[in-house]
Amino acid sequence: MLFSVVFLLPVVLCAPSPQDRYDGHKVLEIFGKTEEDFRKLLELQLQFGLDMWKTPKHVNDSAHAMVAPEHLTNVLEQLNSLNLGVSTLIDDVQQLIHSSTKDNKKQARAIFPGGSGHDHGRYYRHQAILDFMTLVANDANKSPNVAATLETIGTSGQGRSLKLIKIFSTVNTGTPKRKIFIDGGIHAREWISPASVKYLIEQFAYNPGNIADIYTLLARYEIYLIPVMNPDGYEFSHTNTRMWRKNRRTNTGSTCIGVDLNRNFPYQWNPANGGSTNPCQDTYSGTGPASEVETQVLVNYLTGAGFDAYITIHSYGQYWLYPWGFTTALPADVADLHAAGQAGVDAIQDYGRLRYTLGSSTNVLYAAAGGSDDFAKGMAGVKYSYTLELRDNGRYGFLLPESEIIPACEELRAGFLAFANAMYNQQQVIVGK
Ligand code: 0X9
Ligand code: ZN
Repeated sequence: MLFSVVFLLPVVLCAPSPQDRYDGHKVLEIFGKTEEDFRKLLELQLQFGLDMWKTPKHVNDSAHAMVAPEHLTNVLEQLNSLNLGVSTLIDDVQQLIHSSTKDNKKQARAIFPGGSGHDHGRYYRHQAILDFMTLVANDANKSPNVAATLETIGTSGQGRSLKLIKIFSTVNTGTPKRKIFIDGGIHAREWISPASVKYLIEQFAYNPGNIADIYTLLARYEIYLIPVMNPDGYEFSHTNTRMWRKNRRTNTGSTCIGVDLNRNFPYQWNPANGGSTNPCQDTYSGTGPASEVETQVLVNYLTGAGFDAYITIHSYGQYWLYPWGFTTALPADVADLHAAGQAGVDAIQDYGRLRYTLGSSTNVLYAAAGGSDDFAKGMAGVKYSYTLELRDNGRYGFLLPESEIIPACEELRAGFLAFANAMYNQQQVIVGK
């Protein structure tokens, strides 16, 4: 008996855990009219374990909530008795998970002539993203006078490397280059985020479309990019639970796993402000400020590094957000942040007609303390700090189909380049004063 236990246990432990399935799970859009409506909605969330894909910001705003099939009748009954308007955004999450990565089998691949040869029209696992970065760094066929170097700036809780690529011009202009930092993948399930940072790496390193603004960008700035800041969560969302958000840390005293890295940053850290002290919640803030190794790595890297801009890519909702996320108050230099962000959202609209909402996180989205953007501005001294929430508005939410990767990335490129231009012009005025 002991023999079989000793020999079978490793087999059991090594067996891959089954993928969570979402058959019959629906995403509902719920419309409330009063504060009271939203308080009741919060109760329903706790009662039925609803996964809030979108939290309502103000009365007359809507919530997006994923409901498991076993709770559907009860939830609908309760919503009905509360007189809340409901419509179905996603009829079957599992079907969409299947089709969102299978819908472009016949589609032309997104490989750019004169580029790396990598197909950007798909979502990739973490190792494939790292391999792409290595390829770019080693490729001699990049744009003239453009170089790229790799740096492992730390290691995730489960030992995955947090790899950064720096893309820069080798031309010595006599003036020191300014610096922009871009990260993705802080939240595991927001797959468009790592995909879009990967796309930007391709664009900056090869400039396959010969875009003049990219040459201008690299003449002014060094760009530092990390596509996946939360690789453990990202991998888990591929292998087990598609809707995973947090990292994968084991929480002492709880069977629930993970901390929301975007509630864990040390500036104004406060679980009571849009986070949670409950390890079972998706917005668990951790045991204290920067309790997570992934947070610490970013904190250490940004602190004292002299970045001009910090941009963190998330999804979804189409927002261009600036601090603060912990208070309705605005930074003293909000006019500068707003104007540079305005250039970004205007360029996105010009490019593909899509509207992004621009404003401070607390004022246009919701209050949530401990975000990386607030840390970058409040503690690391980065003036232009933003969170970008990419496509879409809820039609697919986190399950943005692969066929929308390139359109989402192209408008991001347009927005980012216009933003960087506007920021540079502001900086010239400041210097010239
Ligand atoms: O809630 C978040 O962490 C972000 N939205 S998401 O849907 N991607 O989870 C928004 C963060 C905005 N910034 C701060 N609250 N500091
Ligand atoms: Zn996010």
